[in-house]
Amino acid sequence: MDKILVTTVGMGLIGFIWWFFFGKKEKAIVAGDVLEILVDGGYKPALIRLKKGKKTTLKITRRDPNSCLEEIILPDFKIKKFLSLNKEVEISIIPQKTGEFGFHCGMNMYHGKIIVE
Ligand SMILES: [Cu+2]
Repeated sequence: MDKILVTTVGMGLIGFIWWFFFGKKEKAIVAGDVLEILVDGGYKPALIRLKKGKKTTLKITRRDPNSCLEEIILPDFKIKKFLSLNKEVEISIIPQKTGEFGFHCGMNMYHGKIIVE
């Protein structure tokens, strides 16, 4: 009986540790041809995976009236766009390099990341 208890507790502990280190990681969204991004208190999703050389159109809609978020900047892609409130803005990108590329609002306060594979 004791053995079963120890095993159960041990398994639970292993599960918890696994969850703690791996389970909480933010899941990246794998973009297809079109990816919708909601801007509301940040970028949703904030982590995007793209394929190198493949064109993806980001459809960005800002629902947050905070003027801080009215601009989106993708420095590595040399893109700077004004996001009108509740209006979809399209940005098409064809990543030429693999790696991680950040994007942020006009004041560099809200961040997101594009991972190109
Ligand atoms: Cu800002």
